[in-house]
Amino acid sequence: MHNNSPKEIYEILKNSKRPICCMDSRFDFDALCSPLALREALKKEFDTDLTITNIDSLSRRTREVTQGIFDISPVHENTPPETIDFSEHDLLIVIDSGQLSHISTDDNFQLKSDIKILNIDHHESNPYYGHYNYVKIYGAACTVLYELLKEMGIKVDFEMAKYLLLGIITDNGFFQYNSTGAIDLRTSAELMDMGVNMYDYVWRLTFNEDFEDMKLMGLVYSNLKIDHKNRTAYSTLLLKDINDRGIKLKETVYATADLIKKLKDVNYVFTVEEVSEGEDLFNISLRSHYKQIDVSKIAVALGGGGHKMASGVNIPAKTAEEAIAKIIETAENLGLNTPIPESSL
Ligand SMILES: [Mn+2]
Repeated sequence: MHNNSPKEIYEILKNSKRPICCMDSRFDFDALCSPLALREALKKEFDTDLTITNIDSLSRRTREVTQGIFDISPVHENTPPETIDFSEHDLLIVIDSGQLSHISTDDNFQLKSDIKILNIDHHESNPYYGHYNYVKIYGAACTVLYELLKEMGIKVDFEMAKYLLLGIITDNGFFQYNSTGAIDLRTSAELMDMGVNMYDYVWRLTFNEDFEDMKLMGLVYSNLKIDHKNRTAYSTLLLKDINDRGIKLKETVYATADLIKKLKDVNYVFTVEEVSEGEDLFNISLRSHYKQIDVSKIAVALGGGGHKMASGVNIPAKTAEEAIAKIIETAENLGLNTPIPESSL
């Protein structure tokens, strides 16, 4: 479990003629922007064309936020890794994925290729799955990439800076997350010094709430249940309810658990989302209410991963109730359902 030196990574990138990056299947702006920034860097430094693939199509929201600011057209949409002939490439770059399987929606995804993997990431649970690794526990993969580019002696230009800042501010929850470090702020300041307009991003992201998201909020709040005894709260999102309310999930941007994490008097919250009809699988998103409560422990115990304040796991279960019981039982076994002592708050 160690990082390669920036010098080593520079040589690997320099020697790669046909690199490919499969974006994390759980799309966010960090997952989008980090490969796009790296693509610019490789183009400028080595005249190499980094192929970027995304498992499905980019949402209207993604286009709206980025429109007129930077170009997202280099992303090859609707290209799941299962459909890629990796023999046409000589390096697989994975950025912003805590596990390699995240490039697929299949949790058991196995890469059927001996292509060399470069893993650049910021997740604490990252097991250094690459042949080459650069993992730093920062607030965003874009922060890690900025440092790596600088350390490799590649000058970050305005085009790259525009990508990087959007990844950083979104993955840091506008700098309100526990994962936000001075380095995220310093990096952001340096990117702003290059002329990137942060408020423009903030405005586009926050004064741009979609009706679909408001409908989703309605569902999340109306299904919210609080379990005082176990100091948790949760909301269930069944496909039937989503369809009944006419919510176009693909057009929403909210990580649903974020909508309820500020509820007081609970240690942690979670949402239980039915993955697909009849699959008996639920996607659980966990959020901690207190920095002392590490919800990644719950996720890891059940085969998932993530951060202390935000983590996730897919749970096979016949019903949402069964998945909920599994989460609460796991949290109880980990001692996460007892009140935080006043003295440690
Ligand atoms: Mn990220």
